[in-house]
Amino acid sequence: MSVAAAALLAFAMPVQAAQPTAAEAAAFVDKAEKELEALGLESAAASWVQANFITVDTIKLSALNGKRVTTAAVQFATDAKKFDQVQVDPVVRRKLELLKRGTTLPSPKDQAKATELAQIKSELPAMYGAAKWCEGDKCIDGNALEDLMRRERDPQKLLAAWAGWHAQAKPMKAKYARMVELANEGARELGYSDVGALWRSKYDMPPDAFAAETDRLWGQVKPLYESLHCYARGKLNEKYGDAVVSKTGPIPAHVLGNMWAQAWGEIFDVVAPADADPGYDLNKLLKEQNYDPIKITKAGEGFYTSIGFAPLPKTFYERSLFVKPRDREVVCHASAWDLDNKDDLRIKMCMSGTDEDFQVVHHELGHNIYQRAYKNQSPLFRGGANDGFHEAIGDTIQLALTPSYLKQIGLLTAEPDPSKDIGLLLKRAMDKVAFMPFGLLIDRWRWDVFAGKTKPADYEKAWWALREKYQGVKRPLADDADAFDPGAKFHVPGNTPYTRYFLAHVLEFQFHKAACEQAGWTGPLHRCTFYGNKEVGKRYNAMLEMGASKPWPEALKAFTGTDKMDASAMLAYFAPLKTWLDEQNKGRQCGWN
Ligand code: X8Z
Ligand code: ZN
Repeated sequence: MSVAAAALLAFAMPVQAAQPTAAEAAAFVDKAEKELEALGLESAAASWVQANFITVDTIKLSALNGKRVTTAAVQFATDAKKFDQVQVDPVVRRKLELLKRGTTLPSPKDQAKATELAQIKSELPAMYGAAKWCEGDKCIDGNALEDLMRRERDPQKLLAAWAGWHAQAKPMKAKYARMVELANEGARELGYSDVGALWRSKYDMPPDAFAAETDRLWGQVKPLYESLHCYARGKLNEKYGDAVVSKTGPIPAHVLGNMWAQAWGEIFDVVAPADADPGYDLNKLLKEQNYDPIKITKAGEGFYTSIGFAPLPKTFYERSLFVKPRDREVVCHASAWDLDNKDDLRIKMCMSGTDEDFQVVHHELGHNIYQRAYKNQSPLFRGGANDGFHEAIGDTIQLALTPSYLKQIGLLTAEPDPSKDIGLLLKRAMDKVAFMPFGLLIDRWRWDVFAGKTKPADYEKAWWALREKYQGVKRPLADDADAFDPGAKFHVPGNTPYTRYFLAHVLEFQFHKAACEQAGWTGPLHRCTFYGNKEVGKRYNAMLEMGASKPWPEALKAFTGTDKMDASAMLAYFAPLKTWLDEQNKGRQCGWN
């Protein structure tokens, strides 16, 4: 038809945009699921190889694969919008919504830019994985530096290790800034204001409401965090003196037993109450009883099987990575994998046999157990109810690793008596409560970066402003204009959204409390384990099997009876500790402003 004829026609009758039908929507979703599933399988294998063998070639191959997957996902997200006004059944509607919000760093339509983005996305985690701090020809990798931060108590050595590791991130800065530009272009083409808005859209509620929800949850926890901060700072001040840790200001980031000051359990020796020390150190017990990485993993598996989950497949032990190989570069940051949506589950960790390894194995296996539980869902529903759920499944089991449990598996000979409860709670709080502001601030920083509120020249300043504001932690060195300290944390170069861990720390206490209630537990929450309880396992599995098929409030309700995320379970768990901390803090000036 000629243009003139078309104009005539348009004049003659009202324009009717051809509305796609419900059947077309269902067919579209079906096709998308099939294609994404096939691409997902290929990409899981490519990513596994890249993370286990970092070379220029695996980076290139993984970039090529990443580009294909992202391009397809962006196309499906774009096409899904065509059905916004079509009446479809609720399952198809949910799948369309999942397709629209399904990417993390969407690529621009421009092919050259898509290639560039895929290459950066592949390079950054590889740079992180291969980073080393060298003095002369003596080099220390990230894993060894993390170990040093745990054990060392000499503030000068801690500072040197901290500085050495953080300097490694400098070369990432320009690449990161370019990545932000490119991914934002992709996000805008999809109709989001920026990548941060896309990330906030993944929670079955309006993005702004989600941001407000995280503020609300943080508001619940903040008084407890401030009490813990005040107490820990007081103890650190006693140990190191005013020149290293002041009595009133933020705590320097290098003395908290962790490279990122995100969990403080490793310096329990510095803060332990003299009369309530639980009297056991899992690091020592594991060593004494020859818990090597495999034995640690089997112990983790044992918890899950005790509550009724099937054992891990033989291939899990054949194909997983448990220790850092000596002959090649790998991404050591722990992760859990499902390679075939059937039974090819794996973890990838660089264990050395520490308490932290013991905790992290339970965390990673939680991902595997979830993956297997939802494998029969259709492809778009194979995922966590939200990403916080995925992180919370194994964390909930961590909370059940009580002295009574450790005694049952023979790690401990006697449980500490109730007079040691404050010590037990304090150790747990040093990990779980200390984490909360860190869990929140990483994405606060990224949301501002993606929104353009924080420009590359201010990356560093904005990062430390947030760390000081939320954590009360400061940079232990003078400011450095070239530094890119956010890049020294895996999830920034790894582009893993981080609010998930903040949510997980809220959810795990809700799950734990619900599990203890189901088990008929009436004692204090921190002494509750549901090891061996098949009824709890059955109900846990019922939630896990749902995958992402329903909005997360329904999954939460299925296990806990409530459809709201709520930190009051965490506050209830730590209530005796809060009272004790406030007593200890009398005479101290708390806060850091
Ligand atoms: O990255 C992780 C897991 C892998 S999903 C080991 N976590 C966060 C971190 O290490 O920063 C678990 C707790 C927080
Ligand atoms: Zn995880």
